[in-house]
Amino acid sequence: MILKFIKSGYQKVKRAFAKTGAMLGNKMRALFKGKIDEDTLEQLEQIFYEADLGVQTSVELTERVRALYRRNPALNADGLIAEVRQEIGKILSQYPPTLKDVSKTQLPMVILIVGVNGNGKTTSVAKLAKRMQDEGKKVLIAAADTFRAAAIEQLETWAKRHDIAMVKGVHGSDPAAVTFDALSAGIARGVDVVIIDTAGRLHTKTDLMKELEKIKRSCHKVHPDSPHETLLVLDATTGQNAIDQAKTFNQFTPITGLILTKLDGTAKGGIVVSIQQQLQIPVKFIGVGEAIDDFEPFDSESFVEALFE
Ligand SMILES: Nc1nc2c(ncn2[C@@H]2O[C@H](COP(=O)(O)OP(=O)(O)O)[C@@H](O)[C@H]2O)c(=O)[nH]1
Ligand SMILES: [Mg+2]
Repeated sequence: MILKFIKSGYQKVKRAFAKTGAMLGNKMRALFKGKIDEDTLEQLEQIFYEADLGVQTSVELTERVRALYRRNPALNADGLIAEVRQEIGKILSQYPPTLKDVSKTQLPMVILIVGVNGNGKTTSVAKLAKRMQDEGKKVLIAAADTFRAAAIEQLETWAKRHDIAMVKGVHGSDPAAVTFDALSAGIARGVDVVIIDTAGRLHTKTDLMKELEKIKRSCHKVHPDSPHETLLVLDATTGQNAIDQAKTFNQFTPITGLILTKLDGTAKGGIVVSIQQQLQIPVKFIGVGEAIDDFEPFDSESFVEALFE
């Protein structure tokens, strides 16, 4: 297990958490060094809160530690930390992080990628496509962010570099039409997976959210069960704002999973916990850098290990 951890991208997560010395384990150990009392417990709640665990989780976790300490005042820092670690692990392992198994349904599997501008959608499409291609799957990506010419070029650069098949529309064309073409091509070419990049939309703009509905209708038309997954890309460095984004997107279009990017750039890893707990949507992948391989399936065990190093 340790070997798996060292090999995986979680090393990068760990480094990010270490950068600002904000790992929960270290902070808790420092706090519990002296006498443990009401004051310490209040500070503990603050530590949880600062790690972006959110109000509800911070309060609940502190309450657990308080109760445990009352029952067992002889408990040392390690005992209390172990309790918190176990609780966080429990929250994180509640939702299965794997993609839907479509082996029994008609291929291709269709994955729609949505989210706010700059969160890392286009990069994640390329990373996911490369990953699935490396697993031996036949992958097609669709450049359905026709809003900015640069977005099509950006995806095309990745596609050429890694030999990934791509369908694109012209700048300004209807993203639902590009989606239709991509799925039709995917079926004709017998691909296993179609991954669709979309334009960044503000979750507060109703018309843009309606456009997403139209893209989904295009999917249904060509392939009635699709999209099989709608993955919302969230930027981990935006903290609790990411939760608001997820709530609104989920209202308009049910989200089946999250891709949490830029975990290499934040010390507030607790956002993963509060997102899953508040939204009950699994984090399926994490982004840990700008390179094509800086992308990992979410693994709660490795994540908790990084958080409590
Ligand atoms: N450090 C880091 N940067 C990332 C990650 N994912 C994306 N980015 C960067 O975030 C910026 C926006 O990404 P892009 O894919 O264009 O976002 P989009 O507007 O949602 O399509 C780019 O500079 C990416 O290189 C990540 O996991 N870590
Ligand atoms: Mg983009």
